[in-house]
Amino acid sequence: VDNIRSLLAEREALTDSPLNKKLVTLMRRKKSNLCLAIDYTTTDKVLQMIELAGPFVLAVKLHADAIRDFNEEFTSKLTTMANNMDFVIFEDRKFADTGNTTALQLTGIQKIAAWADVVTVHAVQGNDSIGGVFRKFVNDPSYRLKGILLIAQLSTKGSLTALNGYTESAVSIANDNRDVVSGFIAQTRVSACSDLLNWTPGINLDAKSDSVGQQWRGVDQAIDVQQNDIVIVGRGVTSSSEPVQQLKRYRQMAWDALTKNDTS
Ligand code: 5IU
Repeated sequence: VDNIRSLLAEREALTDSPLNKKLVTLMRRKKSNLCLAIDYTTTDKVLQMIELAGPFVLAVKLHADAIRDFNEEFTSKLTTMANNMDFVIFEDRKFADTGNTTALQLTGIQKIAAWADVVTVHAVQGNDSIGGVFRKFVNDPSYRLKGILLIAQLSTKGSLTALNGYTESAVSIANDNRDVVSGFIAQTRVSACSDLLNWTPGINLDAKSDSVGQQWRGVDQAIDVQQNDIVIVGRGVTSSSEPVQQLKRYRQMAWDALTKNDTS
């Protein structure tokens, strides 16, 4: 497979996104392109897992609305841990509404813009409801938010993102908003631009699917064949009885796959 990605060392210079500069720097320092998806439902369990995972991961992905006792003490601990352990806080909120509503949700009960470095955004609402709104937050230093990931493809069976033209339209929104869009959530790399990072969920080395639509494949397939940059792993780690062992395993595999032809 031809490697269409630039060397990591070159990517820091390529990008217009401050978030991507940080991500590439962190990736190289920690030798990790692993994002851990922690879908636990209590703040205690989430924080305990972060304590274990911090040294091995580039990013921690959360669903704040799935955490039953979510509160500000939690986000304060979370940001302190992210600063101390050098990882990026990723809230997988999947914004998909009018620009005005998105702005309200970013500053609403969970104050997402105040503690998340990056959030996911659907492409379905179109360019004007994405670029303008997020640019305001990303350019305002009183918020932590630094960039967004556009959902170009879902990992789920039968996802409508596979309909003709959808993924290409998401890429075109990214191209029009390079200062805000840090990359994509995708299955197979969707853009030849190396500075737009491709994050991919749907990774598990020991199972192929759950009973509710998720489709999993291995790390080599995702990084080497499908040319993604960052793997998002959830239950492969979080449902394991030996999470640290699994963190080491996924991290090593993903890093080896990404740097196979890159000694920069
Ligand atoms: N996630 C997906 N697929 C997607 C998108 C998000 O799995 O297309 I967009 C999320 C859901 C979960 C994590 O939080 O990524 C994957 O976790 P598992 O490895 O446990 O399936």
